[in-house]
Amino acid sequence: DSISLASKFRGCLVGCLLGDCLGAPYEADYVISKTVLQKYFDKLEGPYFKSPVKQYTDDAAMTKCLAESLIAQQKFDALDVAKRFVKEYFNEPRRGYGQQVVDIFHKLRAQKFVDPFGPAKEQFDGLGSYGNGAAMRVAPLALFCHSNYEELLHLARQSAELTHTHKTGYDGAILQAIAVHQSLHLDPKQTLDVQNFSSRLIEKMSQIEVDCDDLNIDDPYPYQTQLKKMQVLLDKEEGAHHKEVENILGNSVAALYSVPTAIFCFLRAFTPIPEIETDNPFRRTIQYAISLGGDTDTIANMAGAIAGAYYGYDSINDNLQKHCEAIEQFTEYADKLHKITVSE
Ligand code: 8NA
Ligand code: MG
Ligand code: MG
Ligand code: MG
Repeated sequence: DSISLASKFRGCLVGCLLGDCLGAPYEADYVISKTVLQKYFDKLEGPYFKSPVKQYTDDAAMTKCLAESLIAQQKFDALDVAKRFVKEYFNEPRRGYGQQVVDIFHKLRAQKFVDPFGPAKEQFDGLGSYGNGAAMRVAPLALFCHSNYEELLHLARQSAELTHTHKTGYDGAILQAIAVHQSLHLDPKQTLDVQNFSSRLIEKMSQIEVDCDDLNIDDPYPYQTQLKKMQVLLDKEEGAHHKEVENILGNSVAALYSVPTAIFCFLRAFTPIPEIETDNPFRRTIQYAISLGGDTDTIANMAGAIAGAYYGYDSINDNLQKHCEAIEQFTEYADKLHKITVSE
Protein backbone atom coordinates (compact mmCIF):
# COMPACT_ATOMS: atom_id res chain seq x y z
CA ASP A 1 0.00 0.00 0.00
CA SER A 2 1.19 3.49 -0.74
CA ILE A 3 1.78 6.45 1.54
CA SER A 4 -1.47 8.37 2.01
CA LEU A 5 -1.89 11.91 0.82
CA ALA A 6 -2.72 12.89 4.41
CA SER A 7 0.69 11.61 5.50
CA LYS A 8 2.36 13.54 2.69
CA PHE A 9 0.58 16.75 3.75
CA ARG A 10 1.87 16.31 7.29
CA GLY A 11 5.32 15.37 6.07
CA CYS A 12 5.46 18.55 4.01
CA LEU A 13 4.56 21.03 6.76
CA VAL A 14 6.51 19.17 9.44
CA GLY A 15 9.44 19.15 7.01
CA CYS A 16 9.19 22.94 6.67
CA LEU A 17 9.13 23.48 10.40
CA LEU A 18 11.92 21.02 11.16
CA GLY A 19 14.24 22.50 8.55
CA ASP A 20 13.66 25.99 9.93
CA CYS A 21 13.95 25.08 13.63
CA LEU A 22 16.97 22.81 13.25
CA GLY A 23 18.72 24.95 10.65
CA ALA A 24 18.27 28.30 12.40
CA PRO A 25 21.10 27.88 14.96
CA TYR A 26 23.52 27.59 12.04
CA GLU A 27 22.16 30.37 9.83
CA ALA A 28 24.97 32.39 8.24
CA ASP A 29 27.69 30.34 9.97
CA TYR A 30 30.71 30.36 7.76
CA VAL A 31 31.94 26.81 8.24
CA ILE A 32 29.86 24.03 9.72
CA SER A 33 31.73 20.97 10.97
CA LYS A 34 30.26 17.73 9.60
CA THR A 35 31.10 15.94 12.85
CA VAL A 36 29.41 18.55 15.00
CA LEU A 37 26.33 18.38 12.80
CA GLN A 38 26.25 14.58 12.95
CA LYS A 39 26.35 14.75 16.77
CA TYR A 40 23.69 17.46 16.81
CA PHE A 41 21.28 15.27 14.85
CA ASP A 42 22.17 12.07 16.73
CA LYS A 43 21.46 13.81 20.00
CA LEU A 44 18.15 15.26 18.79
CA GLU A 45 17.06 11.86 17.48
CA GLY A 46 18.24 10.07 20.62
CA PRO A 47 16.16 9.46 23.75
CA TYR A 48 13.91 12.44 24.14
CA PHE A 49 14.93 14.88 26.79
CA LYS A 50 13.25 18.11 27.67
CA SER A 51 15.49 20.93 26.61
CA PRO A 52 14.87 24.44 25.45
CA VAL A 53 12.93 23.94 22.24
CA LYS A 54 14.40 24.93 18.92
CA GLN A 55 12.50 28.04 18.02
CA TYR A 56 11.19 28.68 14.56
CA THR A 57 12.02 31.83 12.63
CA ASP A 58 10.38 34.03 9.97
CA ASP A 59 10.22 31.05 7.60
CA ALA A 60 7.76 29.11 9.72
CA ALA A 61 6.08 32.27 11.02
CA MET A 62 5.06 33.27 7.50
CA THR A 63 4.21 29.68 6.52
CA LYS A 64 1.93 29.60 9.56
CA CYS A 65 0.14 32.78 8.40
CA LEU A 66 -0.46 31.36 4.96
CA ALA A 67 -1.70 28.01 6.31
CA GLU A 68 -4.00 29.67 8.84
CA SER A 69 -5.41 31.99 6.21
CA LEU A 70 -6.11 29.18 3.72
CA ILE A 71 -7.83 27.19 6.47
CA ALA A 72 -9.92 30.13 7.70
CA GLN A 73 -10.91 31.46 4.27
CA GLN A 74 -10.94 28.15 2.39
CA LYS A 75 -9.40 30.06 -0.51
CA PHE A 76 -6.39 32.26 -1.14
CA ASP A 77 -7.30 35.73 0.08
CA ALA A 78 -4.38 38.12 -0.42
CA LEU A 79 -5.74 40.80 1.91
CA ASP A 80 -6.27 38.30 4.71
CA VAL A 81 -2.76 36.88 4.24
CA ALA A 82 -1.25 40.39 4.31
CA LYS A 83 -3.09 41.18 7.55
CA ARG A 84 -1.86 37.97 9.13
CA PHE A 85 1.76 38.69 8.10
CA VAL A 86 1.55 42.12 9.70
CA LYS A 87 -0.15 40.90 12.88
CA GLU A 88 2.35 38.07 13.25
CA TYR A 89 5.30 40.39 12.71
CA PHE A 90 4.19 43.02 15.23
CA ASN A 91 3.34 40.31 17.80
CA GLU A 92 6.73 38.66 17.47
CA PRO A 93 9.12 40.87 15.52
CA ARG A 94 12.23 39.04 16.66
CA ARG A 95 11.93 36.00 14.48
CA GLY A 96 14.87 36.89 12.21
CA TYR A 97 12.97 38.46 9.32
CA GLY A 98 14.78 39.59 6.19
CA GLN A 99 16.23 43.05 6.59
CA GLN A 100 14.02 44.82 4.08
CA VAL A 101 10.77 42.86 4.18
CA VAL A 102 9.80 44.47 7.48
CA ASP A 103 9.43 47.83 5.70
CA ILE A 104 6.45 46.30 3.93
CA PHE A 105 4.78 45.40 7.22
CA HIS A 106 5.19 48.94 8.51
CA LYS A 107 3.81 50.42 5.29
CA LEU A 108 0.86 48.02 5.18
CA ARG A 109 -0.08 48.91 8.70
CA ALA A 110 0.26 52.63 8.03
CA GLN A 111 -1.89 52.54 4.86
CA LYS A 112 -4.45 50.30 6.60
CA PHE A 113 -4.24 47.65 3.87
CA VAL A 114 -5.88 49.75 1.16
CA ASP A 115 -3.45 48.25 -1.36
CA PRO A 116 -1.93 44.99 -0.02
CA PHE A 117 0.32 44.61 -3.07
CA GLY A 118 1.52 48.22 -3.12
CA PRO A 119 4.40 48.33 -0.62
CA ALA A 120 6.17 45.28 -2.09
CA LYS A 121 6.51 47.10 -5.43
CA GLU A 122 8.51 49.88 -3.78
CA GLN A 123 11.21 47.58 -2.37
CA PHE A 124 14.80 48.12 -3.55
CA ASP A 125 13.99 51.35 -5.43
CA GLY A 126 11.21 49.68 -7.34
CA LEU A 127 13.25 46.66 -8.42
CA GLY A 128 11.45 44.40 -5.95
CA SER A 129 12.95 41.83 -3.61
CA TYR A 130 14.67 38.77 -5.03
CA GLY A 131 15.03 37.21 -1.56
CA ASN A 132 13.81 33.68 -0.86
CA GLY A 133 11.12 34.92 1.55
CA ALA A 134 8.24 34.05 -0.78
CA ALA A 135 9.59 30.59 -1.63
CA MET A 136 10.19 29.70 2.02
CA ARG A 137 6.50 30.06 2.91
CA VAL A 138 4.75 28.68 -0.18
CA ALA A 139 4.32 25.03 0.92
CA PRO A 140 0.77 25.31 2.34
CA LEU A 141 -0.36 26.65 -1.01
CA ALA A 142 1.12 23.63 -2.81
CA LEU A 143 -0.97 21.45 -0.49
CA PHE A 144 -4.07 23.57 -0.91
CA CYS A 145 -3.79 23.38 -4.72
CA HIS A 146 -2.59 19.77 -4.88
CA SER A 147 -5.23 18.87 -7.44
CA ASN A 148 -5.17 22.10 -9.43
CA TYR A 149 -1.76 22.78 -10.93
CA GLU A 150 -2.75 25.85 -12.97
CA GLU A 151 -4.27 27.47 -9.91
CA LEU A 152 -1.13 26.68 -7.95
CA LEU A 153 1.04 28.53 -10.47
CA HIS A 154 -1.26 31.52 -10.38
CA LEU A 155 -1.59 31.67 -6.59
CA ALA A 156 2.07 30.98 -5.88
CA ARG A 157 2.88 34.10 -7.85
CA GLN A 158 0.16 36.18 -6.24
CA SER A 159 1.13 35.09 -2.74
CA ALA A 160 4.74 35.94 -3.50
CA GLU A 161 3.90 39.41 -4.80
CA LEU A 162 2.71 40.51 -1.38
CA THR A 163 6.41 40.85 -0.56
CA HIS A 164 8.49 39.87 -3.61
CA THR A 165 7.96 41.55 -6.97
CA HIS A 166 11.35 40.85 -8.57
CA LYS A 167 10.93 38.15 -11.21
CA THR A 168 13.44 35.80 -9.60
CA GLY A 169 11.73 36.38 -6.23
CA TYR A 170 8.30 35.19 -7.34
CA ASP A 171 9.57 32.63 -9.84
CA GLY A 172 11.52 31.06 -6.97
CA ALA A 173 8.26 30.67 -5.06
CA ILE A 174 6.66 29.12 -8.14
CA LEU A 175 9.55 26.66 -8.56
CA GLN A 176 9.41 25.65 -4.89
CA ALA A 177 5.64 25.14 -5.19
CA ILE A 178 6.10 22.99 -8.30
CA ALA A 179 8.75 20.87 -6.58
CA VAL A 180 6.45 20.21 -3.59
CA HIS A 181 3.61 19.45 -5.98
CA GLN A 182 5.71 16.91 -7.86
CA SER A 183 6.76 15.23 -4.61
CA LEU A 184 3.17 14.97 -3.40
CA HIS A 185 2.22 13.00 -6.48
CA LEU A 186 5.07 10.48 -6.38
CA ASP A 187 5.11 7.13 -4.61
CA PRO A 188 8.13 6.89 -2.28
CA LYS A 189 7.96 3.10 -2.41
CA GLN A 190 9.22 3.30 -5.95
CA THR A 191 12.75 4.39 -6.75
CA LEU A 192 12.96 8.12 -7.28
CA ASP A 193 14.02 8.93 -10.82
CA VAL A 194 16.23 11.87 -9.96
CA GLN A 195 16.91 13.00 -13.51
CA ASN A 196 13.25 12.73 -14.46
CA PHE A 197 12.24 14.81 -11.41
CA SER A 198 14.61 17.58 -12.46
CA SER A 199 13.79 17.38 -16.18
CA ARG A 200 10.14 17.85 -15.36
CA LEU A 201 10.99 20.92 -13.29
CA ILE A 202 12.98 22.38 -16.18
CA GLU A 203 10.14 21.67 -18.57
CA LYS A 204 7.66 23.38 -16.26
CA MET A 205 9.93 26.38 -15.68
CA SER A 206 10.16 26.80 -19.46
CA GLN A 207 6.43 27.58 -19.33
CA ILE A 208 7.05 30.14 -16.58
CA GLU A 209 10.26 31.77 -17.82
CA VAL A 210 8.93 32.71 -21.20
CA ASP A 211 10.72 34.88 -23.73
CA CYS A 212 11.28 38.37 -22.57
CA ASP A 213 12.53 41.13 -24.82
CA ASP A 214 14.47 42.91 -22.10
CA LEU A 215 17.98 42.95 -23.56
CA ASN A 216 19.39 44.21 -20.30
CA ILE A 217 18.90 40.82 -18.74
CA ASP A 218 21.93 38.57 -19.30
CA ASP A 219 19.95 35.39 -18.82
CA PRO A 220 16.21 35.43 -19.38
CA TYR A 221 15.92 31.82 -18.14
CA PRO A 222 17.91 31.86 -14.89
CA TYR A 223 16.04 29.05 -13.10
CA GLN A 224 16.30 26.72 -16.08
CA THR A 225 20.01 27.50 -16.20
CA GLN A 226 20.46 26.73 -12.50
CA LEU A 227 18.41 23.53 -12.73
CA LYS A 228 20.55 22.34 -15.63
CA LYS A 229 23.67 22.98 -13.56
CA MET A 230 21.99 21.03 -10.78
CA GLN A 231 21.53 18.07 -13.12
CA VAL A 232 25.23 18.08 -13.93
CA LEU A 233 26.06 18.02 -10.21
CA LEU A 234 23.58 15.19 -9.62
CA ASP A 235 25.16 13.19 -12.42
CA LYS A 236 28.60 13.20 -10.79
CA GLU A 237 29.43 9.66 -9.89
CA GLU A 238 31.60 10.64 -6.93
CA GLY A 239 28.96 13.14 -5.74
CA ALA A 240 29.29 16.90 -5.93
CA HIS A 241 31.71 18.55 -3.53
CA HIS A 242 30.33 21.01 -0.99
CA LYS A 243 32.31 23.85 -2.52
CA GLU A 244 30.89 23.15 -5.98
CA VAL A 245 27.36 23.18 -4.62
CA GLU A 246 28.01 26.42 -2.80
CA ASN A 247 29.74 28.08 -5.77
CA ILE A 248 27.43 26.85 -8.51
CA LEU A 249 24.00 26.56 -6.91
CA GLY A 250 24.56 28.93 -3.99
CA ASN A 251 23.43 29.10 -0.37
CA SER A 252 22.39 32.72 -0.05
CA VAL A 253 19.15 34.54 0.77
CA ALA A 254 18.54 35.13 -2.95
CA ALA A 255 15.80 32.84 -4.25
CA LEU A 256 17.80 32.07 -7.39
CA TYR A 257 20.71 30.88 -5.28
CA SER A 258 18.76 28.87 -2.74
CA VAL A 259 15.61 27.31 -4.24
CA PRO A 260 17.49 25.11 -6.77
CA THR A 261 19.92 24.29 -3.93
CA ALA A 262 17.05 23.05 -1.76
CA ILE A 263 15.77 20.88 -4.61
CA PHE A 264 19.30 19.57 -5.09
CA CYS A 265 19.50 18.61 -1.39
CA PHE A 266 16.32 16.53 -1.68
CA LEU A 267 17.50 14.76 -4.84
CA ARG A 268 21.08 14.25 -3.66
CA ALA A 269 19.94 12.82 -0.34
CA PHE A 270 18.04 10.02 -2.02
CA THR A 271 21.30 8.06 -1.81
CA PRO A 272 23.96 8.07 0.95
CA ILE A 273 26.22 11.11 1.40
CA PRO A 274 29.71 10.91 2.92
CA GLU A 275 29.93 12.11 6.53
CA ILE A 276 26.18 11.84 7.06
CA GLU A 277 25.43 8.68 8.97
CA THR A 278 21.76 7.81 8.81
CA ASP A 279 19.55 5.37 6.94
CA ASN A 280 16.76 7.89 6.87
CA PRO A 281 16.66 9.92 3.65
CA PHE A 282 14.43 12.62 5.18
CA ARG A 283 16.96 13.30 7.92
CA ARG A 284 19.77 13.09 5.35
CA THR A 285 18.06 15.83 3.30
CA ILE A 286 17.83 18.25 6.23
CA GLN A 287 21.26 17.45 7.63
CA TYR A 288 22.84 17.88 4.21
CA ALA A 289 21.02 21.17 3.60
CA ILE A 290 22.30 22.58 6.88
CA SER A 291 25.83 21.32 6.18
CA LEU A 292 26.01 23.58 3.12
CA GLY A 293 26.00 26.65 5.36
CA GLY A 294 24.74 30.12 4.44
CA ASP A 295 20.97 30.45 4.64
CA THR A 296 20.65 27.13 6.48
CA ASP A 297 17.20 27.53 8.02
CA THR A 298 15.59 28.53 4.77
CA ILE A 299 17.32 25.99 2.54
CA ALA A 300 16.59 23.22 5.06
CA ASN A 301 12.99 24.42 5.35
CA MET A 302 12.45 24.30 1.57
CA ALA A 303 14.28 20.98 1.16
CA GLY A 304 12.31 19.63 4.14
CA ALA A 305 8.99 20.59 2.55
CA ILE A 306 9.88 18.77 -0.66
CA ALA A 307 11.30 15.70 1.12
CA GLY A 308 8.41 15.52 3.60
CA ALA A 309 5.88 15.72 0.77
CA TYR A 310 7.68 12.84 -0.90
CA TYR A 311 8.49 10.46 1.99
CA GLY A 312 5.47 11.26 4.20
CA TYR A 313 5.05 11.88 7.89
CA ASP A 314 6.04 8.43 9.15
CA SER A 315 9.53 8.87 7.75
CA ILE A 316 10.19 11.74 10.17
CA ASN A 317 11.74 10.77 13.50
CA ASP A 318 9.44 11.55 16.47
CA ASN A 319 12.19 12.88 18.68
CA LEU A 320 13.40 15.27 16.02
CA GLN A 321 9.86 16.62 15.88
CA LYS A 322 9.51 16.95 19.64
CA HIS A 323 12.39 19.41 19.72
CA CYS A 324 10.58 21.87 17.46
CA GLU A 325 8.42 24.72 18.67
CA ALA A 326 4.82 24.59 17.36
CA ILE A 327 5.06 21.05 16.02
CA GLU A 328 1.47 20.23 17.03
CA GLN A 329 0.19 23.32 15.25
CA PHE A 330 1.95 22.37 12.03
CA THR A 331 0.55 18.83 11.98
CA GLU A 332 -2.86 20.29 12.68
CA TYR A 333 -2.57 22.71 9.74
CA ALA A 334 -1.66 19.80 7.48
CA ASP A 335 -4.65 17.77 8.65
CA LYS A 336 -7.02 20.70 8.20
CA LEU A 337 -5.68 21.53 4.73
CA HIS A 338 -6.11 17.88 3.82
CA LYS A 339 -9.68 17.83 5.09
CA ILE A 340 -10.62 21.02 3.23
CA THR A 341 -9.12 20.04 -0.08
CA VAL A 342 -10.04 16.37 -0.21
CA SER A 343 -13.69 16.63 0.85
CA GLU A 344 -14.39 19.29 -1.79
P1 8NA B 1 14.06 40.58 1.99
O1 8NA B 1 13.06 40.92 0.97
O2 8NA B 1 14.45 41.61 2.97
O3 8NA B 1 15.36 40.00 1.24
C1 8NA B 1 16.43 39.48 1.96
C2 8NA B 1 17.74 40.15 1.53
O4 8NA B 1 18.01 39.87 0.16
C3 8NA B 1 17.76 41.66 1.62
O5 8NA B 1 18.00 42.08 2.92
C4 8NA B 1 18.86 42.01 0.65
O6 8NA B 1 20.11 41.83 1.27
C5 8NA B 1 18.71 40.96 -0.44
N1 8NA B 1 17.92 41.47 -1.60
C6 8NA B 1 16.68 41.06 -1.98
N2 8NA B 1 16.29 41.72 -3.09
C7 8NA B 1 17.28 42.55 -3.43
C8 8NA B 1 17.47 43.47 -4.50
N3 8NA B 1 16.53 43.67 -5.43
N4 8NA B 1 18.64 44.15 -4.53
C9 8NA B 1 19.59 43.96 -3.58
N5 8NA B 1 19.48 43.09 -2.55
C10 8NA B 1 18.34 42.39 -2.48
O7 8NA B 1 13.51 39.36 2.88
P2 8NA B 1 13.14 37.87 2.54
O8 8NA B 1 11.88 37.59 3.24
O9 8NA B 1 13.26 37.55 1.10
O10 8NA B 1 14.33 37.15 3.29
C11 8NA B 1 14.27 35.81 3.62
C12 8NA B 1 15.48 35.48 4.43
O11 8NA B 1 15.52 36.35 5.57
C13 8NA B 1 15.49 34.09 4.99
O12 8NA B 1 16.76 33.54 4.94
C14 8NA B 1 15.11 34.29 6.43
O13 8NA B 1 15.53 33.23 7.26
C15 8NA B 1 15.66 35.65 6.77
N6 8NA B 1 17.06 35.77 7.15
C16 8NA B 1 17.37 36.02 8.38
C17 8NA B 1 18.71 36.16 8.75
C18 8NA B 1 19.07 36.38 10.16
O14 8NA B 1 20.25 36.41 10.47
N7 8NA B 1 18.13 36.54 11.00
C19 8NA B 1 19.74 36.09 7.87
C20 8NA B 1 19.39 35.89 6.59
C21 8NA B 1 18.06 35.76 6.28
MG1 MG C 1 14.55 32.37 9.00
MG1 MG D 1 3.14 33.11 -0.04
MG1 MG E 1 17.04 32.01 6.42
